Amino acid sequence: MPKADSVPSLEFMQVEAQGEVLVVTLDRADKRNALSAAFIEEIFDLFEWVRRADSVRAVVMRAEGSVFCAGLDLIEHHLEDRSATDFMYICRRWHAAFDAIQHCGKPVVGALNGAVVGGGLELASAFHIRVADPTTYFALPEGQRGIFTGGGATVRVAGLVGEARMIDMMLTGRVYSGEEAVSVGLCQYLTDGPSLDRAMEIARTAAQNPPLSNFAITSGIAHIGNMASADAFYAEAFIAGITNTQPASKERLASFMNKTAAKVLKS
Ligand code: 1HE
Repeated sequence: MPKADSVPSLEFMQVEAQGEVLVVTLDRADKRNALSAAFIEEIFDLFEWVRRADSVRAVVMRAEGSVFCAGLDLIEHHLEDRSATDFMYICRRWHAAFDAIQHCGKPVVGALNGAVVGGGLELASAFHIRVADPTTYFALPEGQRGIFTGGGATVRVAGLVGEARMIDMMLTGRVYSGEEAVSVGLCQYLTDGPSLDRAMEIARTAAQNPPLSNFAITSGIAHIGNMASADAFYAEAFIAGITNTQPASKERLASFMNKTAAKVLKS
Protein backbone atom coordinates (compact mmCIF):
# COMPACT_ATOMS: atom_id res chain seq x y z
CA MET A 1 0.00 0.00 0.00
CA PRO A 2 1.53 3.38 -0.97
CA LYS A 3 2.22 5.84 1.83
CA ALA A 4 -0.17 8.76 2.21
CA ASP A 5 0.57 11.89 0.24
CA SER A 6 -1.49 15.02 0.79
CA VAL A 7 -4.86 15.14 2.57
CA PRO A 8 -7.71 14.63 0.06
CA SER A 9 -9.54 17.82 -0.88
CA LEU A 10 -12.51 18.38 1.42
CA GLU A 11 -15.74 20.34 1.11
CA PHE A 12 -17.59 19.24 4.26
CA MET A 13 -14.75 18.88 6.77
CA GLN A 14 -11.66 20.72 7.88
CA VAL A 15 -8.52 19.04 9.15
CA GLU A 16 -5.71 20.39 11.26
CA ALA A 17 -2.69 18.48 12.58
CA GLN A 18 -1.95 19.30 16.21
CA GLY A 19 1.26 17.35 16.68
CA GLU A 20 0.44 13.67 16.24
CA VAL A 21 -3.30 14.27 16.64
CA LEU A 22 -5.36 15.09 13.55
CA VAL A 23 -8.36 17.26 14.42
CA VAL A 24 -11.20 16.67 11.96
CA THR A 25 -14.05 19.19 12.05
CA LEU A 26 -17.44 18.44 10.52
CA ASP A 27 -18.09 21.69 8.71
CA ARG A 28 -21.65 21.82 7.44
CA ALA A 29 -23.08 23.70 10.40
CA ASP A 30 -25.76 25.50 8.36
CA LYS A 31 -27.35 22.06 7.77
CA ARG A 32 -26.47 20.83 11.27
CA ASN A 33 -23.77 18.61 9.74
CA ALA A 34 -26.39 16.44 8.02
CA LEU A 35 -24.75 13.67 6.03
CA SER A 36 -25.35 13.93 2.29
CA ALA A 37 -24.10 11.21 -0.07
CA ALA A 38 -21.12 13.41 -1.01
CA PHE A 39 -20.27 14.00 2.68
CA ILE A 40 -20.17 10.23 3.26
CA GLU A 41 -17.78 9.76 0.30
CA GLU A 42 -15.54 12.45 1.78
CA ILE A 43 -15.44 10.67 5.15
CA PHE A 44 -14.47 7.45 3.36
CA ASP A 45 -11.67 9.16 1.40
CA LEU A 46 -10.34 11.00 4.45
CA PHE A 47 -10.11 7.89 6.64
CA GLU A 48 -8.54 5.83 3.87
CA TRP A 49 -5.91 8.58 3.90
CA VAL A 50 -5.67 8.59 7.74
CA ARG A 51 -4.98 4.86 7.64
CA ARG A 52 -1.91 5.42 5.45
CA ALA A 53 -0.65 8.62 7.11
CA ASP A 54 2.21 7.64 9.44
CA SER A 55 2.31 11.16 10.91
CA VAL A 56 -1.22 10.71 12.32
CA ARG A 57 -1.18 8.73 15.57
CA ALA A 58 -4.72 9.60 16.75
CA VAL A 59 -7.77 11.51 15.52
CA VAL A 60 -10.25 13.80 17.25
CA MET A 61 -13.56 14.41 15.48
CA ARG A 62 -15.47 17.54 16.43
CA ALA A 63 -18.16 19.62 14.77
CA GLU A 64 -18.63 23.23 13.85
CA GLY A 65 -21.85 24.74 15.23
CA SER A 66 -24.43 23.83 17.84
CA VAL A 67 -25.08 20.28 16.63
CA PHE A 68 -22.54 17.46 16.23
CA CYS A 69 -24.52 15.70 13.51
CA ALA A 70 -28.22 15.59 12.57
CA GLY A 71 -27.83 12.30 10.68
CA LEU A 72 -29.00 11.48 7.18
CA ASP A 73 -29.56 14.50 4.94
CA LEU A 74 -33.32 14.05 5.00
CA ILE A 75 -33.96 16.74 2.42
CA GLU A 76 -31.53 15.29 -0.12
CA HIS A 77 -33.06 11.86 0.53
CA HIS A 78 -36.57 13.19 0.00
CA LEU A 79 -35.71 15.15 -3.15
CA GLU A 80 -33.69 12.32 -4.73
CA ASP A 81 -36.77 10.07 -4.50
CA ARG A 82 -34.49 7.04 -4.31
CA SER A 83 -35.46 3.48 -5.17
CA ALA A 84 -34.92 0.70 -2.60
CA THR A 85 -31.84 -0.40 -4.55
CA ASP A 86 -30.46 3.15 -4.68
CA PHE A 87 -30.81 3.49 -0.93
CA MET A 88 -29.33 0.06 -0.25
CA TYR A 89 -26.28 1.24 -2.17
CA ILE A 90 -26.20 4.48 -0.12
CA CYS A 91 -26.28 2.42 3.09
CA ARG A 92 -23.40 0.28 1.86
CA ARG A 93 -21.36 3.47 1.30
CA TRP A 94 -22.19 4.57 4.87
CA HIS A 95 -21.00 1.17 6.09
CA ALA A 96 -17.77 1.54 4.10
CA ALA A 97 -17.15 5.08 5.40
CA PHE A 98 -17.79 4.20 9.06
CA ASP A 99 -15.75 0.98 8.73
CA ALA A 100 -12.95 3.16 7.36
CA ILE A 101 -13.16 5.18 10.61
CA GLN A 102 -13.36 2.20 12.96
CA HIS A 103 -10.61 0.26 11.21
CA CYS A 104 -8.21 3.08 10.28
CA GLY A 105 -5.78 1.63 12.82
CA LYS A 106 -5.59 4.87 14.84
CA PRO A 107 -7.66 5.75 17.91
CA VAL A 108 -10.55 8.04 16.94
CA VAL A 109 -12.03 10.16 19.73
CA GLY A 110 -15.31 12.06 19.29
CA ALA A 111 -15.62 15.49 20.92
CA LEU A 112 -19.41 15.65 20.92
CA ASN A 113 -21.80 18.56 21.40
CA GLY A 114 -25.52 19.13 20.86
CA ALA A 115 -27.56 16.58 18.94
CA VAL A 116 -25.90 13.27 18.02
CA VAL A 117 -28.93 11.73 16.37
CA GLY A 118 -29.88 9.10 13.83
CA GLY A 119 -27.02 8.74 11.40
CA GLY A 120 -25.07 11.15 13.60
CA LEU A 121 -25.11 8.51 16.32
CA GLU A 122 -24.18 5.87 13.75
CA LEU A 123 -21.17 8.03 12.87
CA ALA A 124 -20.24 8.56 16.54
CA SER A 125 -20.60 4.87 17.32
CA ALA A 126 -17.80 4.15 14.83
CA PHE A 127 -15.40 6.19 17.04
CA HIS A 128 -13.42 4.32 19.67
CA ILE A 129 -14.08 6.84 22.43
CA ARG A 130 -16.95 9.33 22.77
CA VAL A 131 -16.71 12.41 24.99
CA ALA A 132 -19.95 14.29 25.69
CA ASP A 133 -20.42 17.79 27.10
CA PRO A 134 -23.48 19.15 28.94
CA THR A 135 -25.20 20.06 25.62
CA THR A 136 -24.79 16.61 24.09
CA TYR A 137 -27.79 14.35 23.56
CA PHE A 138 -28.31 11.08 21.75
CA ALA A 139 -31.40 9.76 19.96
CA LEU A 140 -32.56 7.54 17.13
CA PRO A 141 -35.57 9.38 15.62
CA GLU A 142 -35.86 6.94 12.72
CA GLY A 143 -39.23 5.58 13.89
CA GLN A 144 -40.74 9.07 13.96
CA ARG A 145 -39.34 9.85 10.50
CA GLY A 146 -40.82 6.64 9.11
CA ILE A 147 -37.42 5.20 8.25
CA PHE A 148 -34.88 2.73 9.63
CA THR A 149 -31.23 2.96 10.57
CA GLY A 150 -28.96 2.24 7.61
CA GLY A 151 -25.51 3.35 8.70
CA GLY A 152 -24.54 0.48 10.97
CA ALA A 153 -26.57 1.24 14.12
CA THR A 154 -28.05 -2.24 14.29
CA VAL A 155 -24.51 -3.46 14.92
CA ARG A 156 -22.68 -0.57 16.57
CA VAL A 157 -25.39 1.19 18.60
CA ALA A 158 -26.92 -2.14 19.64
CA GLY A 159 -23.38 -3.16 20.61
CA LEU A 160 -23.05 -0.09 22.84
CA VAL A 161 -26.45 0.00 24.53
CA GLY A 162 -27.93 -3.45 23.88
CA GLU A 163 -30.79 -4.49 21.63
CA ALA A 164 -33.65 -3.68 24.02
CA ARG A 165 -32.52 -0.08 24.61
CA MET A 166 -31.97 0.49 20.92
CA ILE A 167 -35.46 -0.77 20.10
CA ASP A 168 -36.91 1.57 22.76
CA MET A 169 -34.91 4.52 21.34
CA MET A 170 -36.19 3.80 17.83
CA LEU A 171 -39.81 3.14 18.77
CA THR A 172 -40.27 6.04 21.17
CA GLY A 173 -37.63 8.59 20.16
CA ARG A 174 -36.21 8.44 23.70
CA VAL A 175 -33.41 10.95 24.24
CA TYR A 176 -30.38 10.23 26.43
CA SER A 177 -28.00 12.83 27.85
CA GLY A 178 -25.70 13.53 30.78
CA GLU A 179 -24.79 10.80 33.26
CA GLU A 180 -27.58 8.57 31.94
CA ALA A 181 -25.91 8.55 28.50
CA VAL A 182 -22.65 7.48 30.16
CA SER A 183 -24.36 4.80 32.22
CA VAL A 184 -26.07 3.19 29.21
CA GLY A 185 -22.81 3.20 27.23
CA LEU A 186 -23.50 5.88 24.61
CA CYS A 187 -20.38 7.77 25.70
CA GLN A 188 -17.47 7.00 28.02
CA TYR A 189 -16.79 10.55 29.30
CA LEU A 190 -18.93 13.53 30.29
CA THR A 191 -17.21 16.89 30.77
CA ASP A 192 -18.32 20.06 32.56
CA GLY A 193 -16.63 22.22 29.94
CA PRO A 194 -16.00 21.76 26.21
CA SER A 195 -15.64 18.12 25.20
CA LEU A 196 -12.77 19.05 22.87
CA ASP A 197 -10.26 19.64 25.67
CA ARG A 198 -10.83 16.20 27.21
CA ALA A 199 -10.94 14.53 23.77
CA MET A 200 -7.56 16.06 22.91
CA GLU A 201 -6.08 14.86 26.22
CA ILE A 202 -7.36 11.33 25.57
CA ALA A 203 -6.11 11.33 21.98
CA ARG A 204 -2.64 12.58 23.02
CA THR A 205 -2.43 9.86 25.68
CA ALA A 206 -3.49 7.11 23.26
CA ALA A 207 -1.09 8.45 20.61
CA GLN A 208 1.83 7.49 22.87
CA ASN A 209 1.07 3.76 22.52
CA PRO A 210 2.95 1.88 19.80
CA PRO A 211 1.01 2.07 16.48
CA LEU A 212 0.75 -1.73 16.27
CA SER A 213 -0.83 -1.90 19.75
CA ASN A 214 -3.32 0.81 18.79
CA PHE A 215 -4.14 -1.01 15.56
CA ALA A 216 -4.77 -4.23 17.50
CA ILE A 217 -6.90 -2.51 20.16
CA THR A 218 -9.02 -0.39 17.82
CA SER A 219 -9.69 -3.14 15.28
CA GLY A 220 -9.06 -6.49 16.98
CA ILE A 221 -11.66 -6.32 19.74
CA ALA A 222 -14.50 -5.51 17.34
CA HIS A 223 -13.53 -8.32 14.96
CA ILE A 224 -13.11 -10.82 17.78
CA GLY A 225 -16.57 -9.85 19.03
CA ASN A 226 -18.02 -11.37 15.84
CA MET A 227 -16.40 -14.76 16.35
CA ALA A 228 -17.39 -17.94 18.13
CA SER A 229 -15.31 -18.34 21.32
CA ALA A 230 -12.91 -20.97 20.03
CA ASP A 231 -12.07 -18.79 17.01
CA ALA A 232 -11.98 -15.69 19.20
CA PHE A 233 -9.40 -17.24 21.53
CA TYR A 234 -7.33 -18.30 18.55
CA ALA A 235 -7.51 -14.81 16.98
CA GLU A 236 -6.65 -13.20 20.33
CA ALA A 237 -3.57 -15.41 20.65
CA PHE A 238 -2.58 -14.61 17.07
CA ILE A 239 -2.91 -10.83 17.58
CA ALA A 240 -1.08 -11.03 20.91
CA GLY A 241 1.65 -13.16 19.33
CA ILE A 242 2.40 -10.36 16.88
CA THR A 243 1.75 -7.35 19.12
CA ASN A 244 3.42 -8.61 22.29
CA THR A 245 6.68 -9.45 20.55
CA GLN A 246 7.07 -6.21 18.55
CA PRO A 247 10.29 -4.19 19.11
CA ALA A 248 8.34 -1.37 20.79
CA SER A 249 6.96 -3.82 23.34
CA LYS A 250 10.44 -5.23 24.07
CA GLU A 251 11.75 -1.71 24.83
CA ARG A 252 8.83 -0.99 27.13
CA LEU A 253 9.18 -4.30 28.97
CA ALA A 254 12.91 -3.71 29.41
CA SER A 255 12.22 -0.33 30.96
CA PHE A 256 9.73 -1.99 33.35
CA MET A 257 12.39 -4.53 34.31
CA ASN A 258 14.91 -1.71 34.83
CA LYS A 259 12.39 0.13 37.02
CA THR A 260 12.30 3.19 34.75
CA ALA A 261 8.73 2.67 33.50
CA ALA A 262 5.69 4.27 35.15
CA LYS A 263 3.77 2.04 37.56
CA VAL A 264 0.03 1.47 37.33
CA LEU A 265 -1.29 3.43 40.32
CA LYS A 266 -4.72 4.55 41.43
CA SER A 267 -5.27 8.19 40.31
C1 1HE B 1 -31.19 19.21 7.99
C2 1HE B 1 -31.18 18.11 8.87
C3 1HE B 1 -31.18 16.82 8.29
C4 1HE B 1 -31.20 19.91 10.05
N1 1HE B 1 -31.20 16.72 6.96
N2 1HE B 1 -31.21 19.06 6.67
N3 1HE B 1 -32.26 13.18 11.55
C5 1HE B 1 -33.23 13.82 12.24
O1 1HE B 1 -34.36 13.41 12.27
C6 1HE B 1 -32.84 15.13 12.87
C7 1HE B 1 -33.42 16.29 12.08
N4 1HE B 1 -33.00 17.59 12.57
C8 1HE B 1 -33.50 18.14 13.72
O2 1HE B 1 -34.29 17.55 14.45
C9 1HE B 1 -33.03 19.53 14.05
O3 1HE B 1 -32.53 20.13 12.86
C10 1HE B 1 -31.89 19.55 15.12
C11 1HE B 1 -32.48 19.19 16.48
C12 1HE B 1 -30.76 18.59 14.77
C13 1HE B 1 -31.28 20.96 15.17
O4 1HE B 1 -32.32 21.94 15.37
P1 1HE B 1 -32.02 23.46 15.07
O5 1HE B 1 -33.21 24.24 15.56
O6 1HE B 1 -30.67 23.84 15.62
O7 1HE B 1 -31.86 23.60 13.47
P2 1HE B 1 -33.00 23.57 12.35
O8 1HE B 1 -33.61 24.97 12.24
O9 1HE B 1 -33.94 22.46 12.54
O10 1HE B 1 -32.18 23.25 11.05
C14 1HE B 1 -31.20 24.17 10.53
C15 1HE B 1 -30.98 23.80 9.08
O11 1HE B 1 -30.42 22.49 9.00
C16 1HE B 1 -32.27 23.72 8.28
O12 1HE B 1 -31.96 24.10 6.95
P3 1HE B 1 -32.42 25.52 6.35
O13 1HE B 1 -31.92 25.50 4.96
O14 1HE B 1 -33.90 25.57 6.50
O15 1HE B 1 -31.73 26.56 7.22
C17 1HE B 1 -32.62 22.27 8.32
O16 1HE B 1 -33.43 21.85 7.25
C18 1HE B 1 -31.24 21.66 8.21
N5 1HE B 1 -31.21 20.30 8.75
N6 1HE B 1 -31.19 18.57 10.13
C19 1HE B 1 -31.20 17.82 6.19
N7 1HE B 1 -31.12 15.71 9.03
C20 1HE B 1 -28.42 5.92 6.85
S1 1HE B 1 -29.94 6.06 7.54
C21 1HE B 1 -29.79 7.25 8.80
C22 1HE B 1 -31.14 7.64 9.26
C23 1HE B 1 -31.15 8.91 10.02
O17 1HE B 1 -30.16 9.60 10.16
S2 1HE B 1 -32.67 9.36 10.69
C24 1HE B 1 -32.35 10.80 11.60
C25 1HE B 1 -32.44 12.02 10.76
